[in-house]
Amino acid sequence: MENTDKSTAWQLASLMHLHGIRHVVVSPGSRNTPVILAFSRSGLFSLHYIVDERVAAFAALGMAVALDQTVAMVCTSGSAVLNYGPALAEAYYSHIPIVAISADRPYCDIDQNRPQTIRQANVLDHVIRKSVDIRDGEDSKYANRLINEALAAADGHIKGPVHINMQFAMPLTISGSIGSVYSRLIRPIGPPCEVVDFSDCTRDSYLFVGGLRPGQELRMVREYISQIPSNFTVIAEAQSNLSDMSLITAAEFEANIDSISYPDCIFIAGSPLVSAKTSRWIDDAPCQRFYIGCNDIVFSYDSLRVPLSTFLRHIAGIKTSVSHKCLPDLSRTWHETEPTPVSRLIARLSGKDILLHISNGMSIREAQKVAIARPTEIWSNRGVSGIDGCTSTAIGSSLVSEHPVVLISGDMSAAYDIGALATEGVGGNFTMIVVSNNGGDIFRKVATTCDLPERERYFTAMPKFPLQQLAAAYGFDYISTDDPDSIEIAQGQRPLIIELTAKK
Ligand SMILES: Cc1ncc(C[n+]2csc(CCOP(=O)(O)OP(=O)(O)O)c2C)c(N)n1
Repeated sequence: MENTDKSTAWQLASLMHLHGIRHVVVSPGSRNTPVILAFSRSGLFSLHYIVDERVAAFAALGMAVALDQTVAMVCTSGSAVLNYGPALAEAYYSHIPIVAISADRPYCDIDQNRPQTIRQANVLDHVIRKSVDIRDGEDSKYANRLINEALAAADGHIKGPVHINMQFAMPLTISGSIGSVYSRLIRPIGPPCEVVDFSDCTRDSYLFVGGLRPGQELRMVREYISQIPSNFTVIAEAQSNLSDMSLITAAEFEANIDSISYPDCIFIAGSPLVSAKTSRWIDDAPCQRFYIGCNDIVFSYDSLRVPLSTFLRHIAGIKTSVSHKCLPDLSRTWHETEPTPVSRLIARLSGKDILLHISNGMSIREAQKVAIARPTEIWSNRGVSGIDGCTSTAIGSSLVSEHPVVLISGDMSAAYDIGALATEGVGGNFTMIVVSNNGGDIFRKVATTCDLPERERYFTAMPKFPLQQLAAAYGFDYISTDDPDSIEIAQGQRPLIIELTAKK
């Protein structure tokens, strides 16, 4: 078949496939035509078409989470690539492998009053692990090396997003077929992280776990965490996918924190904890603290730069006679946490074979009250993107997941990311539950804003959000209820929006 004669585009397609990439989110443009043609005519990938690059990037992130695989996305030249920024920042801090491909003009056109040109190369450098810039007609061995470097960095021992900027000169359309291109897989091999001496792990210890994504590493973590010695007490937040293995829920820990004594040692893993109070408690701890996980950032705690599963596997084998001494304090001063409609809803969904996405705001805080049972898996963008992209991420997961995907979202978060509903191909495996509580309820709860006279006008206030009409316009079924105990997820062909209102 005829194809682009841009050899670098074809090399990119071939190498992405060799690196195990199977899904690409495509946003339209003319400068990226060679790449789109190489991807679609190679027959090597499932392509997902999303016009808005901000939505496209979060959807790619959601796919990578659901598949436990690197996902790529491609956009045209100009500011399009900047719209990848929020999702790349999230992926950087949550260690999700995604490949951002931006098409560019040749450099002689940059800053020359040409349309849709910006200085694209390295433009995302603060939120990616590796950036490469490839010229049109680049020497094939050099292009091969650069593309390999970027793809290997996405899926290396520290996973994360990378940026491949591809310059293309005119003509951009099909101009003949291409013969074989030079594409050879290069992967760094060797020990993934530092070798660490774990022999010091016999002291009375707490292990706090923030967000961990579903997948192979999580399966190993779950296996080994059930075997760790009794000197370890696990406090796992809901988005860790370990809350069913936690001694108490993260919310119970927080509610009782003033009466909990410090252990000899604290370990922390996963993305940042939701509980600000628990984080402060850890910050103030007089004992030694370690962050566990592959990272190249120096935290204010000591770091054990190994995957959490490696650490747990090692300590699982350590024999100790120390057993935990702090928790007996709790039985004397125990504070229960009150269920709310959202935590009841999450408890109701817990144990179902679903991938549960939870938006920021109060929803992820309410989730901390529930020990979420398997096989439910959970994801929340807890890196840096806040209320941005929660719906796009969940919809991205639903496009590739074999399981039903359920999103619980605040109404302001849902309104913010409304463009996600325009995504093609969202099916009956997607249910979005919007907690309709008249805007950013979190600002009615947190000390910084709860007593401000400006609160309702400048903090909580909802943007326009005619949810029922939007659902109809975008082809979603719609149900409104004030009873979380009556909620059932989508059963039919069409995606479903459930508006959960406050009891009258
Ligand atoms: C991109 C971004 N902008 C602003 C914020 C600040 N912020 C935190 S929570 C929140 C409101 C969330 O409201 P909603 O989604 O309705 O959830 P609720 O608080 O009602 O549970 C905002 C604006 C953020 N987290 N992310």
